[in-house]
Amino acid sequence: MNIVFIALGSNLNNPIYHVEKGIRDINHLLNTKVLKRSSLYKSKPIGPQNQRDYINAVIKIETLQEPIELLDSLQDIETQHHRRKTKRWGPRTLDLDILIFNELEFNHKRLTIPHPEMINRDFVLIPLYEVTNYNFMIPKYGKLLQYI
Ligand code: A4P
Ligand code: MG
Repeated sequence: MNIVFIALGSNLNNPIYHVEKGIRDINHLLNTKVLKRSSLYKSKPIGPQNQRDYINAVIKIETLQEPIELLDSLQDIETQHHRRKTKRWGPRTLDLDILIFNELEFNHKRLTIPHPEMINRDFVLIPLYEVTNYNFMIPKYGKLLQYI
């Protein structure tokens, strides 16, 4: 069984609904179960400031899906949430990012694990700490002691 952490973010059309529904959708994926979820966190946008505040959360799942298979599944869910491609770091109904996948370091043109921006983002790290009780290791980066 693979243990994976996923970040959810939304700032359009009822963001709380999209994050909550996104968690349920992931729980319904084939051979996948949500083991733990964080609270919902409201945060100011990183990137362009002329967009609404975000709702963010992190979940811990177990899954038999492999990395690219899981990325495809998550992108299908984003599409079901009527996500449209807009500018980088622009507003979105649902963004699903794979943060950590077991101990894996994975570099593929479609997928980088661990997520390269995660260590710079409080809206990812704070819910991740909540889900793990501060007890986790980010492959490649190690445990981020400066945050504890
Ligand atoms: N991709 C590569 N690695 C991964 C990974 N580990 N997980 C590829 C998921 N996808 C990964 O992503 C573009 C491509 O990244 C995907 O096609 C996938 O193959 P995207 O989400 O479609 O595109 P994007 O908007 O161009 O960029 P990016 O960098 O994913 O945006 P972010 O980093 O997700 O930022 N402010 C707050 N407060 N809260 C937020 O949640 N989110 C963003 C979006 C900006 N500001 C925010 C928030
Ligand atoms: Mg993304």
